[in-house]
Amino acid sequence: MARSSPQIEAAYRLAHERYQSIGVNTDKALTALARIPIALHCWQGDDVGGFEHLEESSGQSLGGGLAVTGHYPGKARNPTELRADIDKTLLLIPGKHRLNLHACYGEYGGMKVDRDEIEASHFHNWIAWAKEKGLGLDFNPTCFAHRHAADGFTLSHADKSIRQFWVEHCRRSREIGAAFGRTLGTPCVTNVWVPDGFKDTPADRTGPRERLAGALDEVFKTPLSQEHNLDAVEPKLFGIGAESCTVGSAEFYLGYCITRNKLLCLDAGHYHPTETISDKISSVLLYLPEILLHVSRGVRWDSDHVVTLSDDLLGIAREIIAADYGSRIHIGLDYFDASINRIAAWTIGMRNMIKALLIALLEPPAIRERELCGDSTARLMLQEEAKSMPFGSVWDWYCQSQGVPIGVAWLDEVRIYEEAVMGKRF
Ligand code: RNT
Ligand code: ZN
Repeated sequence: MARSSPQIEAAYRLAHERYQSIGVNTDKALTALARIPIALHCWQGDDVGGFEHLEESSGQSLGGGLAVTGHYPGKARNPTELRADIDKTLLLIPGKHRLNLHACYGEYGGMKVDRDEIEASHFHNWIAWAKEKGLGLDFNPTCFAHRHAADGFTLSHADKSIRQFWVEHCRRSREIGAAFGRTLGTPCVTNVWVPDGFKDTPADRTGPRERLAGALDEVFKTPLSQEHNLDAVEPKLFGIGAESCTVGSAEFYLGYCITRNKLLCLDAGHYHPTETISDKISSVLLYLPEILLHVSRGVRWDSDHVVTLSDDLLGIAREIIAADYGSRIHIGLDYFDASINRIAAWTIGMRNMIKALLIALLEPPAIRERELCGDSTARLMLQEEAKSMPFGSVWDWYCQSQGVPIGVAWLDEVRIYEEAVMGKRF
């Protein structure tokens, strides 16, 4: 628990006045901020490993065009360790958030349970833990790191029996999502991403896309209450080994979502490097009631670097605030970095996402007003001057009032935990 400091409060009072003078109420901004949940991605905690192979010496390699680099020591080796690491992380982040699970993080008690056999009971411990903490859960089928995904195709596979295997996996994943939603009283966003694609020029691009659309229709055949489960699908430009044609492209899924009323997942790393998802949000929200964001940071490619407080992130946050952030946009993080302490990786990304939302909430209304008047000169001046407003004092105050460490202090807590807990994992 952070100690309260009179300096932090005094700085906040001054910042409050400064913001008031430009028409911004910092107290209101913080109330709004506290209502925006962000889904922490469980897979940063163990390099997208999961727990299917706990009893075996080695699992399937990650595959699916995903790559985690680095060998930082102390990775969680089992669900208990992963939950402990998430507990620690959540103590360093202001606000109430969610946890995003992948299907491969089920607990099977030493039994071999294949992906087409998973059930909510395998997530019993996660549900109990989430309930105790008051956390919502989101979910993802795991359509990679499996013998039936080894040739790079899953739901669009030419072999009907393999396609069916993945349909069953995804179908069960939605049921698990609905069980999460029912038990926890907050809808679970279940997001389907498949790696399917061609390393080299395909002779037929239509067939795989028809098969993917057909398979998804089967996955979503049974209607589930939107109070319990929300279906999302995630496009991608390319992955390693799927450079020439990725079946689930942006156009494929935009059309799919509009015609089937599904949530579109915009991942910040899944487009051409000069494109930003911040420019896509307002367009897709014209045609879709709700969307999911995978906030990530691509460096040259979909490299899944830890989210930093970049212009891209600020652009995303601004669009979230401009839209009806309360209900239409679900925010999740998606990256995996094994080169630094994994709890620090989570904490840096989460704190940055929240900071970016705060900066967007503190933006002076005059920026929009000047634009409406056609005064681009004043708009640019205001946008630039807003950057040196004392948002840091508002952020520190928010951390203090939420009982989490202020400024750099959180790393000391990670170091203590690293020494006492993570350092003992070999
Ligand atoms: C892959 C997608 C997908 C995954 C996670 C682990 O490029 O972004 O969302 O990162 O499912
Ligand atoms: Zn993603």
